[in-house]
Amino acid sequence: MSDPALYSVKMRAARASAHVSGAEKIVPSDAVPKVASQLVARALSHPKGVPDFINLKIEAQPHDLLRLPSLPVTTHVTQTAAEGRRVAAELLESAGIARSADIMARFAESHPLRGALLLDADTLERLDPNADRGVRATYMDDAVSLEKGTAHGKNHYAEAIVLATKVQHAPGIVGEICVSDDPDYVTGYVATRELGYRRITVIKEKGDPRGGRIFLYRGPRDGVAETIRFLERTPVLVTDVPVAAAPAGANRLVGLEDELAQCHEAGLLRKCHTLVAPTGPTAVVDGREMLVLASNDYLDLAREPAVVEAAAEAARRWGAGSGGSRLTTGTQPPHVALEEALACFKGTEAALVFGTGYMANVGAITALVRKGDVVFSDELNHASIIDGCRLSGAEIVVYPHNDLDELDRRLALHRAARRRLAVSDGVFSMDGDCLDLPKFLSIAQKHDAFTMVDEAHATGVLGRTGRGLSEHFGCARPDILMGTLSKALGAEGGFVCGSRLVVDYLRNRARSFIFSTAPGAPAMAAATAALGVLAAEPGRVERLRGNVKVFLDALRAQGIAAQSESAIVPIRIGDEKTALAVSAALAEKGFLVPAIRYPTVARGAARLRAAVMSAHTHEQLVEAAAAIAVCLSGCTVERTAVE
Ligand code: WAQ
Ligand code: MG
Repeated sequence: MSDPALYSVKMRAARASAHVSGAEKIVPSDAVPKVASQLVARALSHPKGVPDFINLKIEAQPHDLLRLPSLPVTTHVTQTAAEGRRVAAELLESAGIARSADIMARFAESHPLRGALLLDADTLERLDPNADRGVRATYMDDAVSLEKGTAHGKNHYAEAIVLATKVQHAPGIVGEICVSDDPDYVTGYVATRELGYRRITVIKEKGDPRGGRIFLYRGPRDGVAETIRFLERTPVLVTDVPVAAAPAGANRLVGLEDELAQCHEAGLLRKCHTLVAPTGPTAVVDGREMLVLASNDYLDLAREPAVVEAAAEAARRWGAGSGGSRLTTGTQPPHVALEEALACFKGTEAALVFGTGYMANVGAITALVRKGDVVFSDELNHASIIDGCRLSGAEIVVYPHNDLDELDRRLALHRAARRRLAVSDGVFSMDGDCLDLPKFLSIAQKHDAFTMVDEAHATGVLGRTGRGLSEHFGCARPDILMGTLSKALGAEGGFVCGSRLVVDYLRNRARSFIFSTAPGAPAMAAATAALGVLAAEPGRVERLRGNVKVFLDALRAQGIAAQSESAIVPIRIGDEKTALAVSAALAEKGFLVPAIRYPTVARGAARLRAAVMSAHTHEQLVEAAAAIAVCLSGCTVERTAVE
């Protein structure tokens, strides 16, 4: 059988005619659809922004195309841009290219080009004919991706080696110097056939967007056209491109960069968006006004004047930070007052405040169980519960989501354990469904197990007055009731409520409590004030519940199957990149609805996660549902085409 036909697949994306993303691959015909869709997905999820133009070019290539072995890579570790340029100059000079300083001065001319500057290595005369464009080396790939049939993520390192290898095999080319135009990427290189690829770890200042490429030519003028034809037309596969493993003495951080490139490829790269506003139903994000369906400030208490004033007053009276851990000098009256208010609100004997909800879960679980004990954990429990279980050293039994009959069976199987703790989210943070607390408590009681329930997303949301699951179901409380100050209470921190015994024990054993500076008085006072507002205005909870219903009804009217028992409304999508693309399309329309991906949820279980607030208007929620439907249908079509 003859080899399959080869194709080059080239993608270029732009936004308002500025370059966003570009990549090329050479792959066998059967990999073309997959690679094409990967490159398009890459363009659509590029950190530089959503493109308004994507060009995809697919061309047949000869299958006896030129295979070149990679230039060998050597890394020069430099600390500063000046040192990097000095190394570059020495390398060029050692390769017989004398005027290195004059060459580097030409980066100003190279920077605006999409391609490289082609200079005579001796006279430095510019030889490339198209002054606005420069020469682009193209039709080249790493031979590995031909075998794997996938587009690896943007990997500066491998892509640069492929390019440099092709360029150094062009007739008449005697050297190249390259500086990235990515402001955060400070590594560059010098390449020649003899020196190989000489990586220079720091060659420009961080934050400097100026980069470029300069190809150096030595030979007759009438050979230039042939050199350019080779660079721009001749397809090349580069073999043995070194990947993740950094050469000896190399920048050890190259492995991190490769991992991030893989994240990007898989649609899993994370970044922070700055919201220019107090958290609330709307915000200015990346310069535009957005409807926010993403805040955990469910009851709009974070910007409530009484809450803000309490924090400000506490800062003036008690200082910005506490100055010590709770057990040394960090406990101030606002800490004590808040713990009393929390115990009263949750109907327990006592409460203990932690710096964050994550710390409350990790601290409580690691204190309660250890080696020789067994902890039973719902498979969809929050990461902080999972981490607490892992750190505890106890045996971990994960039971299927909300399958309490299975919990019952597993508890029966572990009768011999010293201590048994059953732990569950009250409201599951990515699914919005809730635990059947009465059943959970009765099963645990039957087996004599401790119970712990995380009410991070239940506090302020479930029950007529927002006290959580016990109020919602009209049932007893678990032994340990965990919650946060940072969601419906609009402040910051985590807490655990329980009997006096449990709280005394945790105060002495929870390492995240003991070995952390106490949260500052402003957050404590804000949370106490928020509890006061909540008690005075239970209508907020009712309004939130009404809004969730309006939103669910509006989604269902659009044909979207949505369910929730809380303020969290997941809209299931599956594929990570599709979820990102839908979220990006919504952002374009002014709706902030984040895509939730692995590792927050399982791979292939990506979704939009909308969070409803009491402060949303019905109109806003209905509009958002309509926008979600539009963006979802646009992207679902693409998804079926991809699969
Ligand atoms: N042909 C010619 N010139 C090009 C091409 C091309 N195919 N692609 C980019 N350029 C020019 C263009 O002017 C850019 O502004 C400049 O090169 C830099 O491109 O860790 O990321 O894509 O060992 O920013 C080198 C170090 C990274 C890698 C290079 O270049 C490592 C890089 P960038
Ligand atoms: Mg670039």
